[in-house]
Amino acid sequence: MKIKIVRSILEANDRIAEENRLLFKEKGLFVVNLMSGPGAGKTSVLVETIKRLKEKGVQSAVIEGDIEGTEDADRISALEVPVVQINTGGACHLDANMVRQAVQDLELNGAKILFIENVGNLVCPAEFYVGEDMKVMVLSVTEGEDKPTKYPLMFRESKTLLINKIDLLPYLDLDLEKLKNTASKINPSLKMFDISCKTGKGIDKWVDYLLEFIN
Ligand SMILES: Nc1nc2c(ncn2[C@@H]2O[C@H](COP(=O)(O)OP(=O)(O)OP(=O)(O)O)[C@@H](O)[C@H]2O)c(=O)[nH]1
Ligand SMILES: [Mg+2]
Repeated sequence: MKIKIVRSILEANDRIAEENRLLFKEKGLFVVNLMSGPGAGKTSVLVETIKRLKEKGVQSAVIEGDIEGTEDADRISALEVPVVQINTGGACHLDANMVRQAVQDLELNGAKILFIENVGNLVCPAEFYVGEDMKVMVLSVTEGEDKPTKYPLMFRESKTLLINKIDLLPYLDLDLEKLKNTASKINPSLKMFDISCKTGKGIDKWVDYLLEFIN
């Protein structure tokens, strides 16, 4: 009985997510659902990515998801791109209905790409499709090479993995190759980039890859 209830929640979510997908398509938006554990660097990735896209004449819009507060939306707003903050009030992930409501408040101003920064959580966000074209996961090197094994769902669901904070590698015992091999075993088609939002290393490569999806 319990399983039935959970399934119906997910089915209702997927119906709204499909409506979101059609709306995004109509608006000509490529939509990225950005996920990670707390503090892996989602907002930092957005800041570095949006700056570079702007230089190439591609405008972005952002939906920020947090349990509380507007810190991340304030950081994005400083880049002068449209941004809406969702406060989930306790929920550990965004769902399709929250995104649908946020989109109504978003002035797109010619944006071609919409980034949805999910709530910092390594598990729940990966369970909810919100209508995005691509799930992108950020993992910071300080989190350890065992994360793909312990938290496989997000690695499995994501198309792209950004391994962030590589500037910190000299101070850690992390085996980067082992981490990548483990992630590949869980998701053989996972596209991975080593990046540092602090030094900018690897960000251009990631942005070039992203541009291939934007028309
Ligand atoms: N050394 C280093 N620090 C980084 C890097 N990227 C982000 N940080 C720092 O990591 C901390 C968290 O970064 P955020 O971008 O706020 O992470 P987040 O995933 O958006 O965090 P939540 O939204 O709270 O889940 C900040 O202090 C950043 O300055 C990096 O490449 N190298
Ligand atoms: Mg953030």
